[in-house]
Amino acid sequence: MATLPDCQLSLFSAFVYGRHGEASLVISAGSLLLQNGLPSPSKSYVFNGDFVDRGKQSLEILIVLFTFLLIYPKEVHLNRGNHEDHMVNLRYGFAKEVMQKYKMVQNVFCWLPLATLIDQKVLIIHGGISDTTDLDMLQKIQRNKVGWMWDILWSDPMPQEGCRVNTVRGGGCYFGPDVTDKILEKYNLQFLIRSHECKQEGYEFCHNRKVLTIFSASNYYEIGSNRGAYVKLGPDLVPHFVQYQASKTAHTLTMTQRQGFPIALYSPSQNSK
Ligand SMILES: [Mn+2]
Repeated sequence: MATLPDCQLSLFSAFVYGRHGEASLVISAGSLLLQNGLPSPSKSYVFNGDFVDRGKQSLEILIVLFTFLLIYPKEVHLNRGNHEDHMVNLRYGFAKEVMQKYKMVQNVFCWLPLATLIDQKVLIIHGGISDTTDLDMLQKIQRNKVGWMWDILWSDPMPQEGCRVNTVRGGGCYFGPDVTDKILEKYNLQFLIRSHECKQEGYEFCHNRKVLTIFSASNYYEIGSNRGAYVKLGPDLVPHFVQYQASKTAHTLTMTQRQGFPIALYSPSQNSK
């Protein structure tokens, strides 16, 4: 149960707008907060449940509300309603809406860039390269039409020379230091950054420091299995690493402190809508 300090409180509930999960509510939630004043220590908001179902834009509403909750964890409160429930969502449409919108997400995935180039010198790709990788083609293709880009998304570096089929992954290839050298030279690049593989220290160089693997999820296999890291590149393009390891206690404490979630008191009501 959330206990609010003595402050100006604005309370919203879905029924104010008629059908919950409607497009107008997405705009309403945002613009009302703007009109009424953004949350602050002296202005709290309680959204009193039934954020989803019935309308067609429940997911968008939820995203808006969650965003406000993340930005103003102390001033915005979301009480659970009877529609924040799996069985109710199956019956009243939210579950179906999420599945339909997944198709939209799939399209968004297809439009994401396959590579990022920093200062024309550092190439960032998810998996790796192959002996047929062509950056000029990558620049020209219509992203949503290419389907799988196996080499870029799936490949891993190997210590041996050459380019072999990546049998472990079932996609992409293993590429050797010669393949890396060739592409760096061809496009006048300094080095290549990729991810895709868990590394003990969160990062690892290979191919004579021309390929850098960055893996940011600590404890990937189990608690203590590996550190996570991210890399910072300044104008000199010299990589600086930040390593970390999330611990379960620290994670719980941080989340609780950061979110300030009210304790959920669940008591089913007979005369709910
Ligand atoms: Mn991957």
